[in-house]
Amino acid sequence: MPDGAQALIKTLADAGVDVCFTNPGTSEMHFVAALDGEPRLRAVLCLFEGVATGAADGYARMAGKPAATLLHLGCGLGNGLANLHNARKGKVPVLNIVGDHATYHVQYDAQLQSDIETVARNVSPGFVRTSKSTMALSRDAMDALVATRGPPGQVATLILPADVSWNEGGVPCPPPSLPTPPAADDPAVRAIANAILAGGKTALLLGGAALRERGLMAAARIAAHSGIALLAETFPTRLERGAGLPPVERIAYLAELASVQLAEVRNLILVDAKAPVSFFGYPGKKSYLVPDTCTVHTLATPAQDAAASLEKLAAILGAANAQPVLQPAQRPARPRGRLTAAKVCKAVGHLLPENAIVVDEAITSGLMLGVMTAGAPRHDLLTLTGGAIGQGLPNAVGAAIACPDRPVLALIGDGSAMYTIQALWTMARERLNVTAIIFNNASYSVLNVELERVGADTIGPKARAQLDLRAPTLDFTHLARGVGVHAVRASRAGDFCKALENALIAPGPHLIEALVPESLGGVKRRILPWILRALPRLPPAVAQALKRKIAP
Ligand SMILES: Cc1ncc(C[n+]2csc(CCOP(=O)(O)OP(=O)(O)O)c2C)c(N)n1
Ligand SMILES: [Mg+2]
Repeated sequence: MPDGAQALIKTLADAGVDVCFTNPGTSEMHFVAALDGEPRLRAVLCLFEGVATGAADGYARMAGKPAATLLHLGCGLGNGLANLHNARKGKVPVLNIVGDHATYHVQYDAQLQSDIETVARNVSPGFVRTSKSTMALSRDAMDALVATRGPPGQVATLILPADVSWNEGGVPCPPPSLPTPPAADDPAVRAIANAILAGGKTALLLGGAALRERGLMAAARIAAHSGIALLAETFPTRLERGAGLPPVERIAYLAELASVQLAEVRNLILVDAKAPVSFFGYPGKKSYLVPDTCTVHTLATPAQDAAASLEKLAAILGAANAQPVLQPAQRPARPRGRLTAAKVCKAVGHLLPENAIVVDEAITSGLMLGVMTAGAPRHDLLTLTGGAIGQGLPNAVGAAIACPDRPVLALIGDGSAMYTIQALWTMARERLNVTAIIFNNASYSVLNVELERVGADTIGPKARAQLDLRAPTLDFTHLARGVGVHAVRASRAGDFCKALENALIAPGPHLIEALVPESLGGVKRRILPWILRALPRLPPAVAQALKRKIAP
């Protein structure tokens, strides 16, 4: 008879879970031992829990199904929390298996004893369970797996006491059938169609699953037929874009710019998206960004089928055969001269291979990424769904494992890269086709902008020092080589392009360190708060032109 761990692993593999991102400890040793008995489950060691959880997030975004993580008690789970938070906000399915002390050992409050369920609840509010018996374990795992699929997708946490894992009497559990989310019902679709027909500037705000090809095409048909705008949420989980796909305008990160985008909208139709709010509250500024004169409608909630709902709306409007506006193929020229963040984005647009996966955690250095890659060959874009940095490199690990035949480019700020730099080691060990581009601007640059924006009266050297990454300067080529990843550094656009070409040809991971000035440094940084404050008082056309200039 199998022990609990063996039955659990068979159950997971039967249900199509084929990867587990691990960072184990003593309480997980039976699970680890059982891995060799299940060839269908790939186990990928990560040297920090934030890498394991971020990899599981990236994997699920691309594979469309959950991976498992294996984490060590409350402390291990806690280390992985930030990227589980990003997965939760992105409605991404992730199954955490968190080892715990043997049930009879808990009473002694040993060193690693802690309240795991409380830690888990923050990121997996919909499913936290401590398995109580070996016989029930596989059923518990199946319940957790069902929970991850939602819809909407979510993080589920199964806590696995060591004795539940090691005792004999495990009973594998058959996989459940997959849920099929319903489309919006007829009256709801009709009401929205009527709102569109009534006129007034209308926009579809697309999020979640609506940003995949099928949803985008339906939305673009509606847009072309009814003359409405297409907007996308600020940080998409997975956006399919590039030549041949409908372009969508993302809501800007800066609330003042988002307000410009929304200023004249009278009907905002949510499709698997939330009504836009400011990232943070700022003194004297609005949190809720929908104008008072705008009515918000919901076509599809995250629990509904976004694409099918859009297709229904297109049909009712008579737009099912409308010609959608599609992005033409076009690439920027090869950049030259001294390297800047914008030139890195330009080089990426110039060289992006077919069918790439682009992970964007470039923060201020990625301001031009969207325009520069708009007409590049079609690709998937993964972004910072929950705003918790340290997501990009781990996401790239997961995406590369989910899609071994596709090139992965991860564009990462230097500050962000340092949170989960251990991801590079896993890339090397698993020989993943990831090109990590690190923007070394020696700064938490965006926080310098924020420091000006929050309206702090005096900004002294101690404050500045908290946002400054110089002294010592970070050397990412050394960091990368130290964990087995080939790396080069570039401060000229020509060198950067050559390095990127080489990285895209040679298999395995590569890191390119781009030495760049801050995109929003010097004068730009000082005038930005003034422009942002002035925007609401400017004529709409001027405000829109400025918006496009700052964040195209
Ligand atoms: C987990 C987490 N910790 C801290 C922050 C606050 N934070 C936001 S951006 C940022 C710095 C980003 O620096 P970098 O990646 O170098 O990008 P840059 O601003 O230089 O473009 C920090 C610390 C965060 N968002 N998430
Ligand atoms: Mg930086």
